[in-house]
Amino acid sequence: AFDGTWKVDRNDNYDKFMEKMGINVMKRKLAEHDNLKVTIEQEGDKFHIKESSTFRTKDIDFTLGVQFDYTMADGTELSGMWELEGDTLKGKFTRKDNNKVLTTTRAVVGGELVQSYNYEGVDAKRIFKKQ
Ligand code: MYR
Repeated sequence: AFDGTWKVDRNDNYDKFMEKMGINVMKRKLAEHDNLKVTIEQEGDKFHIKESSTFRTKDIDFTLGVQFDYTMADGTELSGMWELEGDTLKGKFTRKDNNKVLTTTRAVVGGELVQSYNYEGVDAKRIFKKQ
């Protein structure tokens, strides 16, 4: 269901979310228009992700339920895992610098990939269209 190349179409409250994450206004302005593209390949419980944006390209491999490290575009390091609940991917990641938790979900809704984010009580969404 998640397989394919997904290009960000719109954001919801992403600026406020990034602000809560401690990202400065200059970087937030750039990140709002990062042209993020995520290619997802799932094989059983293994996922291969290719992330590409104006900031970088990056390959990520993870297995459901297995902890891995991820570095955000601004250098912030996270550690956590994805799990599948029904048709929804649920991620729980901890920032290595302050031990605070970022939760995120991915679900395909009406043909769009909806990724939600929560950090310290602030929710945001990024909505992707299939290419
Ligand atoms: C992936 O599945 O794409 C790799 C692992 C993603 C980890 C969680 C994503 C959090 C990214 C937060 C970016 C927000 C910028 C403030």
